[in-house]
Amino acid sequence: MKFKLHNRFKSLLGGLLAINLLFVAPAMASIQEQASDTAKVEQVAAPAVTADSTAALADSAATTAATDSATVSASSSSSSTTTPTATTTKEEKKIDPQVYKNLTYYILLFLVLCTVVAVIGKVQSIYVLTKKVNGKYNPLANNTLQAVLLFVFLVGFLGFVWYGYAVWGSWSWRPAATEHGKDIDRMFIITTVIITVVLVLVHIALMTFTYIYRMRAKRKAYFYPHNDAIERLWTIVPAVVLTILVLFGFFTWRSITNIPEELKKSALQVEVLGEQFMWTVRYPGTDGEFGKRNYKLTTPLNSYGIDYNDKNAWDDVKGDEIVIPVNKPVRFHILSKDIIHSFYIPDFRVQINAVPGMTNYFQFTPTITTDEMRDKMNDPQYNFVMLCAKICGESHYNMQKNVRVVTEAEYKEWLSKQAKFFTEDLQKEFAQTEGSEKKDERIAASIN
Ligand SMILES: [Cu+2]
Repeated sequence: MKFKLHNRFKSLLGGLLAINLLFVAPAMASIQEQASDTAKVEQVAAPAVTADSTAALADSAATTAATDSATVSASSSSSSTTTPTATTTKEEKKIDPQVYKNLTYYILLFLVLCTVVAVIGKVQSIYVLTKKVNGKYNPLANNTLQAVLLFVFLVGFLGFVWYGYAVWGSWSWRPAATEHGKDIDRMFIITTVIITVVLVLVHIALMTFTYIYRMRAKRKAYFYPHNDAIERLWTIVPAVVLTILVLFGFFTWRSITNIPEELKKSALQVEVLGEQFMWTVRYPGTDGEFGKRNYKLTTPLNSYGIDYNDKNAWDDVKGDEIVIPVNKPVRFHILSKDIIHSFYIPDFRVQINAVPGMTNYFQFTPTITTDEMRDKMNDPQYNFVMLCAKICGESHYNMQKNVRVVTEAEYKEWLSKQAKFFTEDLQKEFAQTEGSEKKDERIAASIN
């Protein structure tokens, strides 16, 4: 049987190659690490060392051997010429897990996996061909195997879903620390329950049907092209459920954001300005009003762009973190200096975009102080945190601020200790520009 032998030969060769690659891949990766280390050493070491290693490279025929000897010659000669470099090289070599971050390693690993899959495929096809040749081939046996495998998958999948909820569920769940947070949580729970029921039922139907109705000998498929009643059912029921969920979301969001004017004004006002890659927090000071802001006024000293011609700005306070009193409504004014960021406090169920050129608002009432939350979490280090939830650039992860919920008295004490935006340097700068402006006015008046 010429054909069979040919195939066996190929799969044997593939198998050998796969095993070979499995051993070679990590070795190659570590050799490359060493080679890059050697290159570093060569750059520092005397020119003679470089000549040595190039000679060694030229001499040996196999590439692996060449790299090895180069490493040896370079490290040995460098240890004799430049001792400090050699010691640092040795230290670097200790970080072995770096090998697994090597691109070559992953490429080779991928090739190995491809080869293994190809070999399994070949072996399978040889098996089928052998059965065909011997006249023992039953095409339907494979159907039963596939159906059983799908059923096994179903059991594993449902177990995994259960595990996800039972074990990981609590990792992602913390009690909401705001009044409106409870509404959002209720919505989230209802949606999750509906989704889970649908997920489980659909998967059970999918994978038991493939078993029950698998192709068997002397079985004929029932031709069932159309059923209006079923079509109506599976169109209308999801449409109604989704409409209810959307309306539920709409009304919840409206109840959170639709706040009467007087409550908007009576709330504590805090302004947050996002930029790449930091947040700046502004409290309005004793007058309760923010000074005007204009991006055109941004200078190195006045990076917030506050207009100090507006006297409301003079007492504006810069917060080193976000501190708010418990059980008091707070109205956040969310701004951006450059691109879109997102103001996000997960524990408060608060998230809204910071958009350049416009102000977004989020008003809420925190119900749990940081200390109470620490007790609840049984973690004395626990902190609420405000994050940027919009991937906005390479240092996006830097855009965090501590949020502390405290009693009213603690809040007032903290606020009194914070620095003002209108620093002495700024006051001088402001006095100068104001003086020159008045001078300009006087000159203009005299010309006229
Ligand atoms: Cu950001």
